[in-house]
Amino acid sequence: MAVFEGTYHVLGTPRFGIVISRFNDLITTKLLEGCQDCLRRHGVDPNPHGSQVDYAWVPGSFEIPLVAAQLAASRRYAAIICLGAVIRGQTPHFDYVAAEVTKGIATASMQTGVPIIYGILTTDTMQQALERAGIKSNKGWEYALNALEMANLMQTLPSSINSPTAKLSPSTPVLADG
Ligand code: INI
Repeated sequence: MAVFEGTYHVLGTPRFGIVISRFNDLITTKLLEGCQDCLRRHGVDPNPHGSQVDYAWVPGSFEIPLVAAQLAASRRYAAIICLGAVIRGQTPHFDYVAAEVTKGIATASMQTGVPIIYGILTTDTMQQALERAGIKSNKGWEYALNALEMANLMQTLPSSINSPTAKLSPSTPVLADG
């Protein structure tokens, strides 16, 4: 029998995609900084002009799943990280946006077989979001760690010829030097 468990050890030079919402960018840019710090400290070069991390900016969290799905379908990335902040405020908009981004990310990940990290803060207030984006902790750091773990884990799992990941092999260009 086997136990499959991802580590934070970066094998080769994997590529990552990060999709970031401009809506609530006071929060999302802080999440992005946390994410980049974690990647850098684990040996991944987050330089946008480098070869390991690509960035896609979208207007709001609602638009994240479409772009994440397209990046995942390209099969260039070991994992994709989505960063957004949906803050309740006074309108029912929160519930619609939160539900769609959540469903959309899950669907994109399941359909492509690529790990897509759900880095969407859903809070009642801006203060709560700020606390999770640097004041108390920075969840962006954790989201990057989740991406590293999932990228590593997916490389170790057995795959079926029918699975969405079947076309992925160590020689496909999820590695920046592949
Ligand atoms: N987008 C967010 O990322 N966070 C929010 O809190 C939010 N609210 O509450 O309105 C939000 N709305 C914009 C939405 O994501 C779309 O960009 C917009 O509706 C255009 O499709």
